[in-house]
Amino acid sequence: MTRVVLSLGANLGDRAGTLRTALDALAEDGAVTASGLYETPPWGPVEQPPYLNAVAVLDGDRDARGWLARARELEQAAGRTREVRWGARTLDVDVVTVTGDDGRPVVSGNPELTLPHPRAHERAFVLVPWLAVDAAAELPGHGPVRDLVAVLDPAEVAAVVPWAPVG
Ligand code: A4P
Ligand code: MG
Repeated sequence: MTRVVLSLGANLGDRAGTLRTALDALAEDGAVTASGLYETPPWGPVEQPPYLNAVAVLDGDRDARGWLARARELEQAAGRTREVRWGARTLDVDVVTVTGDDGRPVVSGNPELTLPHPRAHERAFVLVPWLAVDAAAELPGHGPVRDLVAVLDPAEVAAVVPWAPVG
């Protein structure tokens, strides 16, 4: 049994529907604690529409590679299209951390699966939803998520806004 933290993002098509479908599908793997959906400005060098982001925490029978495979399955089920690195996509699922039964985090520098995710510590769109579902969350190698959020640019944190459908 492992515990995985997944970051989900969508900025094309029916963003909320895509995220909800992916979160529902994850329930097949184990009991999911999912954050709400947050609207977030696009991060990175590519100009693109705003994202909806969410974080899911769950326990399941997979190892780290198994969780990456599951993430790719969910992306494919959402009909993921992406031509540009960091560019717009129907669904991106990143593996943030994997923790073993013994409480030890999986640490890997493999470019196919780098753990913990190498950019999670600086991304408000990952840390804010994660903190919302687990106030005691820790990012291995970086410390409590609460502390990481505290040192981010306040404007970036404030820009991660709980999303509510219009109407
Ligand atoms: N890979 C390595 N480690 C991991 C990991 N821990 N989890 C490899 C998932 N994948 C991992 O990923 C590229 C390669 O990373 C894969 O081959 C995988 O084996 P990808 O998903 O195919 O490509 P990508 O998503 O375009 O690149 P990358 O580097 O994952 O981009 P990011 O860092 O995910 O950035 N702004 C907002 N507001 N919200 C977002 O969700 N997302 C991105 C994508 C950019 N800006 C964003 C958001
Ligand atoms: Mg990705």
